[in-house]
Amino acid sequence: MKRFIVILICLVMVFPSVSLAEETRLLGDADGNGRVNAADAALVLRYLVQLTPLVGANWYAADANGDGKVDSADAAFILRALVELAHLDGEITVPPMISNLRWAAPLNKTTLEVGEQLTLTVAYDLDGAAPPKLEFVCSNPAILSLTQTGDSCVLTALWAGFATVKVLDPLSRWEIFFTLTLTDKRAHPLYYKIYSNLRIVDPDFWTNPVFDYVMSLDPNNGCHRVMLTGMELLGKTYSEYDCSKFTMTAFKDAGFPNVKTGASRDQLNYYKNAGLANPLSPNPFTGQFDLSMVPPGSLLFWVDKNGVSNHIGFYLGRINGMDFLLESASGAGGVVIRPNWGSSGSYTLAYWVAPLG
Ligand SMILES: [Ca+2]
Ligand SMILES: [Ca+2]
Repeated sequence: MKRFIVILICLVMVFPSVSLAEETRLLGDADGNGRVNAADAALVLRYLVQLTPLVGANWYAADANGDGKVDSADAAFILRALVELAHLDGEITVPPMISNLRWAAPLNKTTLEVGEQLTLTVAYDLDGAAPPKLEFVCSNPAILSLTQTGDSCVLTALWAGFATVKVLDPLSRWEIFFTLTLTDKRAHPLYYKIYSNLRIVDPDFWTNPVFDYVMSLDPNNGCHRVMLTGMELLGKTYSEYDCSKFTMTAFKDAGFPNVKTGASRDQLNYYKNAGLANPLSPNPFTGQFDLSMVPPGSLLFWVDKNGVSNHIGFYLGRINGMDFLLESASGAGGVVIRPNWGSSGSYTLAYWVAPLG
């Protein structure tokens, strides 16, 4: 990589006006396939509800109206342009950017004492781009102090609690975060358990109400802790954690080993027999499920046409008027946070069980 940087610098010196790896994009072509169509508007909408990240050139092309942010106005602008009610103004030139930002070393450390330090380092692919000016931020300086040195940061454990460290390249918009739940294991000296979760997210997640909501969860509250431990599995694939294994692991990791285990159909039968399963039905006028009466952290059960449960997940809570789920779903590729999708195909949302933590 170093040799490549040297070559790049030489080329820039010889041809100062030429920039390598610049990319030209049609404005509005958010998926970069060379055409602007309804799929690009759909991608913008999926990005806005955090179903799909938009990074690098995709984000810049998605800002169809060129106001420096990507929002529903851009989706509307793309759709209007398709029916010639608006004019999409040609091409944009996107500068070369880093790609594939990632933590460089496996994080296999599992305990950290007060005062002890942990170093996180990141790696990335340059692809002709200039080295990025990375920004490291810790969500809770009372729990962890953070010192940045180039492409790594040194964390110092200060106290028990929940904290997240993120690193962001503002230009490419690649970002990853790392969550830690630091638990007081002994009276003296203090020991901490580190849970790690690496996931590529979009920078807007951090100014998003979903992130604020997640950060407001209290690890000392059993029900909240179940959701926090569940979130440590975000990004795991469905083959690693299917829906029932995901919920059972969240309970076990949060310190509730006696929660009913087994496939979702066995779990639902158990809760029905125990009188703990509450039926859910959609609003007859809108077809939407109103979960506002369901406590956050509740288990939700979906059933097939025979009433046999075929899916289970957590109700994360209502955020800015929208209900969110924390679940592992094959259609989503694994463990995700996403808006409540209600019922779909052979999956009918049918029961909730109050938080068990
Ligand atoms: Ca496209
Ligand atoms: Ca815009």
